[in-house]
Amino acid sequence: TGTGTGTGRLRSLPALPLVGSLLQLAGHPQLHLRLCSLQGRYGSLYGLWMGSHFVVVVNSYQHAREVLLKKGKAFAGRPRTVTTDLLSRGGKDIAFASYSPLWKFQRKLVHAALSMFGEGSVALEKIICQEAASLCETLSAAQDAALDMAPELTRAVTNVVCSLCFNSSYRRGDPEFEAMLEYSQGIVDTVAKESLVDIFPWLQIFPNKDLALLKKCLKVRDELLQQKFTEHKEAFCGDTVRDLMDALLQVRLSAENNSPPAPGLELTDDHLLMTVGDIFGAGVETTTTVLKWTVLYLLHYPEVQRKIQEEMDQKIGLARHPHLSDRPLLPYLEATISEVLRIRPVSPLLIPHVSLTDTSIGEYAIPKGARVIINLWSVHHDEKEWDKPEEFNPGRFLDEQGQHIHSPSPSYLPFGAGIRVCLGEVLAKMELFLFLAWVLQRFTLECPPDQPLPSLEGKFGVVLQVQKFRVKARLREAWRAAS
Ligand code: HEM
Ligand code: PLO
Repeated sequence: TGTGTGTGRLRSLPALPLVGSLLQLAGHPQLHLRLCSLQGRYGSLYGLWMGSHFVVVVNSYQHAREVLLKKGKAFAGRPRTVTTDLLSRGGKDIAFASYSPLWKFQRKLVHAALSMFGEGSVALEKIICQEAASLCETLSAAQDAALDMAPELTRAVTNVVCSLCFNSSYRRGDPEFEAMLEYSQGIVDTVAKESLVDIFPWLQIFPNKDLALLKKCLKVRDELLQQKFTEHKEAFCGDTVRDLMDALLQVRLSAENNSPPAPGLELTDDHLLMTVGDIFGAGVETTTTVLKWTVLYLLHYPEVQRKIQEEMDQKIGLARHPHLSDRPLLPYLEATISEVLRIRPVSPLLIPHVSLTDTSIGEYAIPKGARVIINLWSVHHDEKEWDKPEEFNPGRFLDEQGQHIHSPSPSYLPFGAGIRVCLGEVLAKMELFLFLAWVLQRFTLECPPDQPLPSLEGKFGVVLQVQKFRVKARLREAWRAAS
């Protein structure tokens, strides 16, 4: 059998099909679509070179599940890039930090703190409902005008995350909130761009004006975060934990009291700051984006909106507000949210993963250090798994009686999976359900009469953004009559 003699037959794995010229990618701003269509020529798993980096692109759920779940640990790394290093102070956050014992500890702390404050907490439900009520008031005041809902949705979502992280919130027109809207847009427009398009060393392709904009926006964000952090540190006494920031301070303190951390294993102020920055940034940008996509799809598919409202009228009525415990009563609304997350995944290429050892995907060898891009767009639009994938059809997530929601295909991973799975899934789903239920109980959302239906085409970036559009929020007759 050759063992030990050095003559044993090495199992050699086939080489990946390689995309020939990367110039094929240049000039394609919708990278997820381009990487999806390259499957036609190269198959669902292929490799390419971006500058000096070897990149593997995964387009099928089988391989995606292998990378994220079966071999999750081998693929738990993240690439270091110029922009994400600026955003996270050299990977001191969760999302853009590579795998390490410290990262694991940090992620566990945040998970614990989120379950303490968020998930399942009555306080959080109350906060979301308060914000939903205030959103409805704003919509009422704008009666029948063609309104850009984006800033209103953003403020509602921001206030939820702000309460959760800092125990504070913003009023309409607050200058600090306006500043936040602006810097956040600047970051979303620039960050992580080069990790996917550095076909040539990034300096040559990454526009310097983008880097300047990112730095300017980060300065504003960092000042804001620092101010909240200082306030919390000064007020912190270790007994009362008011929010996530306090919770992180407390766990750090008690961990240090038990045993002083080994060198290199300590959570510095920068780590806590960047972690809260992640939760805040992810908390705002993702949920707001999904709400905008949902509103846009309801304009395109008024029959879906009607069905949600009929279900609500039957199960909840108009005499009371929707609660979180109503979720099982409203499967059609839940299915609509699931369908939005399928058809327009917030994070169409996830965050790039990196292999930490020599490993494999399917029958192909993958060297240590390879970047792996999971193309969630391809996974969610696979014709073998989804009937007419571009059709918006919440019904596909319901059982035959229309009473229960289920996932009709394993080709569905809106929050990723495995050790890098999203930390905010529960929180996001609570918010999406409550905000939509509150708004649709009272209003019918319509396209302003003199305008064409807004485009369903997304704008690729660190999140798949919606193009600006206007909506008419009409108070429902039934609601008017009931109140
Ligand atoms: C990571 C989706 C909301 C915090 C991710 C990833 C996806 C995702 C696809 C990347 C997984 C990977 O790279 O393998 C979503 C969607 C959301 C949402 C669809 C809304 C509907 C949130 C919220 C928070 C959050 C509200 C904050 C509380 C995070 C963090 C990570 C992450 C911290 C990084 C995890 C890591 O790298 O270990 N999310 N997310 N997300 N998400 Fe979310
Ligand atoms: C959004 C802009 C903020 O100013 C900073 C920020 C932090 C965390 C990022 C988030 C941004 C975009 C969405 C990300 C999130 C971490 C996980 C999440 C990338 C850049 C997703 C969808 O993967």
